[in-house]
Amino acid sequence: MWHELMTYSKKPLVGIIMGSSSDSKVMHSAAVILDEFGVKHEDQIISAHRTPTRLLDYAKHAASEGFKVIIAGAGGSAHLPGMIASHTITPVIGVPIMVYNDKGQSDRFKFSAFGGLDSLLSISEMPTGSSVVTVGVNKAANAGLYAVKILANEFPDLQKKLKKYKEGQHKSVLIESEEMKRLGLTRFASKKTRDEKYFSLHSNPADIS
Ligand code: RP5
Repeated sequence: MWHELMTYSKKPLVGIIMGSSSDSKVMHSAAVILDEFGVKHEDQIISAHRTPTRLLDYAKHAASEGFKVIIAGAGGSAHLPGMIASHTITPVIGVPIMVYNDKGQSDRFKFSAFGGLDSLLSISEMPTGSSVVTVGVNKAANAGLYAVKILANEFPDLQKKLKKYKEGQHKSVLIESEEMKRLGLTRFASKKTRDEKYFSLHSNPADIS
């Protein structure tokens, strides 16, 4: 059954959850993508180890709340996506998180012991029969994009927007390539280094994966 996106999306279609407030620095990229595509989402903190009963409650009600996809981000042992998936048939996309646990106490970011590989393996190695997919470490934007792709099966509007998004990616490569041709590789590369230095001074390190 095909729905009109604009009508239906008054209710959130995607539930974004994360294990800790510190995960929000990474997870907000999923929200940015969903906002760009006009997909409503509801965002919450649910800790698998600190609030296990809340986790159960959320998962049990996810389908009746109208969520078509859940995006679950967690660092360290990262059991949130798998545990949520164990309690619901709503598809779960996991986001392994490398940077976590600073609790906003300082400007410095702390890293999980194994740099996010711990979470990536934990999420991807769910036993057969309990399926969870995962994006790369800190790649919350890809989780948002993947959620849009799932929803596009039902909402034709989103299919159009995804095609435009792809065209935009194609164009951006052509523009960069044209600039490289014009400047020559040496000047192009040093300009890019300058731009990246500027970017790293003015952006959130948690966005860099
Ligand atoms: C994970 O452990 C969370 O997702 C977070 O990345 C990390 C720290 O959790 P808390 O110490 O805030 O519970 O469960």
